[in-house]
Amino acid sequence: MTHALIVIDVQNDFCPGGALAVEDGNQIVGGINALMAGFDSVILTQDWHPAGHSSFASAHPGQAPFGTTEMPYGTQVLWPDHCVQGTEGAAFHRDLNTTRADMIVRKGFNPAIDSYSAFFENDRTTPTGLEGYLRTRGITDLTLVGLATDFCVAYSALDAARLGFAVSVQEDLCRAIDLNGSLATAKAAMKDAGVNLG
Ligand code: VGL
Ligand code: ZN
Repeated sequence: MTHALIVIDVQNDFCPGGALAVEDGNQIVGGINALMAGFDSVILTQDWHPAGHSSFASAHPGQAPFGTTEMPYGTQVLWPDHCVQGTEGAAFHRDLNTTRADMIVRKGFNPAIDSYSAFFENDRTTPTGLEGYLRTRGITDLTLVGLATDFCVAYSALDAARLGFAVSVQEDLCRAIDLNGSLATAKAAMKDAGVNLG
């Protein structure tokens, strides 16, 4: 058994004061750093959008943040501009231990497709390459923490379970956006998929 910790999107824009702030998003950083020592590998993900990304409400005239639009791959929530490549908002929280990371996976760089999951873009088929990285390193078990529980953490956990990894989400080291009941929906889906919610 080889166990990796996957730290999802602990970036300034998802912390208080950021463009898409998750309540108390900064409060998980110390606990995540402390958790790292117990794992064979630590992997970070970084939401990394080009300016004008299609998931931004600002790219859709007449649309407001937190509404939805139909994309060729399905319904997409429209977000405030966030995690624009190279900006301070896209940087990791300054207190996150990035030194321990073996791998940093950037996602959401395709202008036409959002990517909540660390494994696949929102079309559910375009891979990020993380699956191959984990398999070639013999990693079998994953623990996920980070932001946001009901979007990028949940989508990553569901894809990982579908791919056959043993998956745990450590909920006390995650924080949620909780848009229209999305947290309850995400938790139910993770339970159904066999994700260990601790
Ligand atoms: C996320 C919305 C848009 C996340 C990323 O990290 O959960 N949510 N982009
Ligand atoms: Zn994003």
